[in-house]
This record gives sequence, structure tokens and C-alpha cells, in this order.
Amino acid sequence: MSDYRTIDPAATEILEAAKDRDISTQFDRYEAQQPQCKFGLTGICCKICIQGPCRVISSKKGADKGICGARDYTIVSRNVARYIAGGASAHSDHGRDIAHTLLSTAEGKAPDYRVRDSEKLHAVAKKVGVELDGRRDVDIAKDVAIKALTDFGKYTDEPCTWLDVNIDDERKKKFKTTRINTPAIDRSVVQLLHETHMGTDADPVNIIFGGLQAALADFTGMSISTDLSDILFGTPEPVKTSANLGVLRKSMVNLAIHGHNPVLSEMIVDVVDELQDEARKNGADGINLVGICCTGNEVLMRRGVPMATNFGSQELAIMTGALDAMVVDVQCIAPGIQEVCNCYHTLVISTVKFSKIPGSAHIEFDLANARESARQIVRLTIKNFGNRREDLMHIPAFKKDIIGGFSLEAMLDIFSKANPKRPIGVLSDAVQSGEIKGICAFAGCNNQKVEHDAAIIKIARELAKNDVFLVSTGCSAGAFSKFGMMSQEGVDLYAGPGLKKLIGRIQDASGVGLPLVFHMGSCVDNSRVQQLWHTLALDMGISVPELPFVATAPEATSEKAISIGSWMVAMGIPCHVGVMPPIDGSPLVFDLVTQVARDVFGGYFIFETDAEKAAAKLLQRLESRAWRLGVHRKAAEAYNTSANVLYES
Ligand code: MSK
Repeated sequence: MSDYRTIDPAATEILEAAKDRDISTQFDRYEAQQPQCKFGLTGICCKICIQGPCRVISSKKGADKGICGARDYTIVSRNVARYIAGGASAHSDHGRDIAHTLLSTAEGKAPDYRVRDSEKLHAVAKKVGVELDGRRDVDIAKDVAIKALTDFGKYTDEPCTWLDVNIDDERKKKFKTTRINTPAIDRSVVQLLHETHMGTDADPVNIIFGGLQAALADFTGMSISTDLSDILFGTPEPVKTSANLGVLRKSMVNLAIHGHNPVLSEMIVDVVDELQDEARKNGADGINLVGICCTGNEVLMRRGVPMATNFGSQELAIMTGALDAMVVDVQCIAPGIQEVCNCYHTLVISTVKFSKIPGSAHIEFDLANARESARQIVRLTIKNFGNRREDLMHIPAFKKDIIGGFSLEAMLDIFSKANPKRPIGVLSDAVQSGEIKGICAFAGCNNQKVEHDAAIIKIARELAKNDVFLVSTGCSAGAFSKFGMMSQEGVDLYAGPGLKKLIGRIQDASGVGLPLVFHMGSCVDNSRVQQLWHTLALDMGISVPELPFVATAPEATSEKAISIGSWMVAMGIPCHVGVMPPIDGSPLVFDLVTQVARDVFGGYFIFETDAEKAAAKLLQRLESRAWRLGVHRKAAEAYNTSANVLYES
């Protein structure tokens, strides 16, 4: 591990340059927090009522239960379930905001927005059962938005629309028999908070299943978010841009957009073009817009905005001394950024009523006057350019070219050049023929418990070498973009022979330069990843738990990462997590999510903190599924029977 616990060369350079200045970053605060409380680390600290905190020691008589009598398994499962409730709330509330924006647009209450992708609108409307014939786009959009908003609060018990239309019959049946179908997003989250309230549910299995229902609410919310964002802002297509702190420009006004929600940031992208002259009049060479975390991913995917950095190094963007403002919306914004700003001229501008940081500027985003809100923000940034201190400026020279914008639609379009009749066949045939071992999706954050970006890169290189097709979202995508793995460079350096052949074949047919890791978007765009495996399984005539498809979050951090992992498991995907979540205080809960889940859902968690071992475990899972697929297919063909549907052993 490097002295600075990051493998990112730009981050290392900034930390080194600032080492004699008294600036506290996430890297320092993690050290200062050591040792972290073992009760908290293993999940056996209960703070759900104010008799507590109760910290249980199963082996110690008298201390083996909380004051109310809750055992370790009840406490651990409740804590995990509440993480899922938090994650589902964040993702789905984001989705609600997008749905509200689409409705306001259709009703003429958000005059600065319009339906940019009519084709996607029609595709989504058809999928969710909204009438199309002879209707105007605004009317269709209104119905789609209302249908989406209905998924948040309907009072009937049938599954949410955005869940039901996105899964196959086998999963529908599975979710029905296990009673985890989510009938309404808000209801599932509220019910889970009720279920885990002191004195309600004490049964760990029941609580975990309640958690899975909320995890499916999380999936529903993020699917709404992706679909409706595409309708409003366009479905991503391949786009070239660059990544890492070297994207900041010394002579330009640098404005970073950080958080998750594209509603404001899309408007800022438009307004930046309009205000370039104002920046020049103010002594700059223009305005340079960059992204951080998932707001960054949203505008990278659709508008080619360069990515400055990911979650773990967000403060370091300010420490370049070249950032004139960081505009933030919701989620994953470290409050520590404001303290770093006290040493630099950077302005943090919060924009959402319920997401403020003491000391930062606040310009509340007004949907009805979106363009004007964006102008106000950009003008404030231009003004702040004059406050820069040359002596504090240090922009690392590191940046990499990347190609992003791989929505499923874009991928299928590219694949169609190689296989016009059955575009997804490009991937499924490669799996069935053994050319590639399967597919792995990288998701999740950075986590100070491990070296920044290290495990993400290491696991991916190992899988690529072994012919695994790679896709990514969120801050994992941020890591790949900084290391040349989202460009042809990554294919040349790290792809195994089968993977190289496959990517080369698609590239030759499509004429599109392809990366080693396909950027599928922000955290909510894990819905695109789910659509990829759903499409593959349908094409191959198998259920998802039989598909050689795995997921990994080598640096999972947020509650959202836990809820994403949970619905992936429920959908039938083996899901690796590289940081131990607080569950091993209960062997029962640990076994439940790593083993029992496999029997019930086909998906399960794999906890492994060693990157090399994690890659080996993921490969083993892919090989096992691919082998069973071949064996079962041949048996089905030989005996004219349907393939065995038992999940992997
Ligand atoms: S931003 S949830 S740190 S991926 Fe989506 Fe990154 Fe994780 Fe936030």
C-alpha cells in the first residue's frame, strides 16, 4: 500500500503537495478514527431505542442480549435492513424527482425542459402499458410520469409496474412465493422501518426478507430514474471524453458538478455554453465543466463532460486550488469538502432544500426557473475565478482518454452491426461458445478501509485477463476511467485472448473504438446492468440464476450499495463485496446472506477483502455456471427435456 493509501497518481500528487498544510481529508480522518468500535464493525450494537446503545457479546452470559432481549441475529438483521431502507429511500427519492420533473414538463410547469428522446418515451410507454396511438408526446409523457409516481404510493398489493415489467416469469414467481414483491416503493420502506422498530419483528429471516422487499423497491426507483432521465435528457450513446484531475484547466473557470441528480446539472451544461463570453470578459479563457461521482457520470454519459474524480478523492479536486466552485445536489457529498474550502478559494454551492452543508453557499434550484437557477450558479462561479491564489494552484498532469455512454440501447446498436438479426447474440454466443467466461458488473464506491481504487483495478485486470466481459457504473466506473481501462488502451494491455477477439470483432463490424470496461452510467443505472442480464437470459432461454453473470463492489460504502447488492442477490446474481459489512456479529445472518440466499434465490453475497482471492472466487462462480450451462444444455438436447433449473452447487 502506498503512503497515501491510494493508487491514483493524481491523488497521490495532491496529497504529497499538501502534506505540510494542515488540511484534513477523508484519508486523514480514517486514520484518526482508528481503532473503530468492534461492536459497530460486526453489527452487534443496537441503537434502535434509547434504552441503548446495547452491545451484545453472545459468549458472555448476561451480556448475550440487549436490554429488551434482542439477540445478536435480531440486532444484526435489523441494522442491515435499515441500511437497505436508507439506500432504497435515496435511490427512489431521486427517481421520484425525475418523475416529478417529467410530469411538470408535460404540464408546462417546467418550461426549460422537454422530451429529448421521443423514441425512448415510446419504448417505455409501451413497456408500462401507456396508450400510444395518435397521441402527442407530452400526453404520453404525462401518463408515463403519473404511472411512475403511482409506483411510489399505490395502495393495492400487485407488484410495482417498474418491477414487474423488467423481470422474467421465473423471477415473478420467485418473488411472489417468497413474498418480497414490492407493492409500492414508499410503503415497502415505511413497512421495513416499522418491522425493525423496537419490539416488532425479532425473526432475522423475516427481517432479511423484509429488507429484500425494500431492496426491490430500490430497484424499482432506480429503474424509474434511468428510464425517465433518458426520456428527458436523452439515452446515452458512445461519447469520448477524459478523466482525472488533469481535466482541470489553469486558465479557465473550473466548475465541478457533484452528487447524483441530472436535473440541475443538465441545465448547467446548457448554460455553460451560453455564458462562455462572460467568463472571457472576466479574464478567463472560458468555462470548463467537470464531474464528480454520479452527477458526473450522468453528464459524462449523455454530454461527454470530463470526470474529475470519484468519491474517495472528492476533496482533492478542491486542493488543486483550481476549482472555482463545486455545485452539489444530493448523496455522497462529503461534508468535509467545506472545511477544505476554508484553505482555498473554492465555493461549495448546495442546491437542494434538504441537502445543505454549514458554511457553504446555497442557491436553491427552482424547477420552474431552471435555466435562471443554473445561470445564477455559473455566474457566481465566474465571479469567484478572480479570487484564485496562484501560489496554491497545483493541477496534476494526469488524465486519460475514455469512451463512455454505453446504455443498453447503445450496446445493442453496436452489437447489431456484428449480428443484425440478434444483437444480444454477440454476447450470449460468446458465452455459450466459451470465447468469454461470462460477464462481471462493477458497481459501488470508494471506501477508506481499503486502498483507494486499488481493488477495483486489480480485480478487473484479473478478470479481463481471464476473458470476462466487464461493465461498470458509479465510482467504480470513475476508477476505471482514471486508469485507461475505459479506452482501447485497456483492451490492448489487459484483455485475454477471447475477450480481445470478441471486442475486436464488434469493433471491426461497428467502426466504434471500444473500451475494456463498458461504462453503463451512474448508481441508478445499475438498472441498465439488470436489463443487460435480463436480455441475455431471455436470449439464452435460461433463468438469471443460471447465467454466468456476477457483480462486485470492491469498495462498497453507502447504504445504496447495500440495497443494490441485495436486489442483485434476489435477482439471482452472485455479488462480491470487498469490504466487510457489519454482519459477522451474527453467524446466522452471515450464513443467511452467503448460503441460504443461494438456495432460495440463486444469488448470494461473497465477502472477500483480498482482491486476488475475490477475483478467483468470481471466476470460479462464472466457470461453475458456464459449465452447468453446457452440461444442462447438452442433457436437455439429448433427452429432449427442459434444462435442469437447480442453482449452482
Ligand atoms: S456516487 S453511492 S460513492 S458509487 Fe453514486 Fe460513488 Fe457509491 Fe456514491
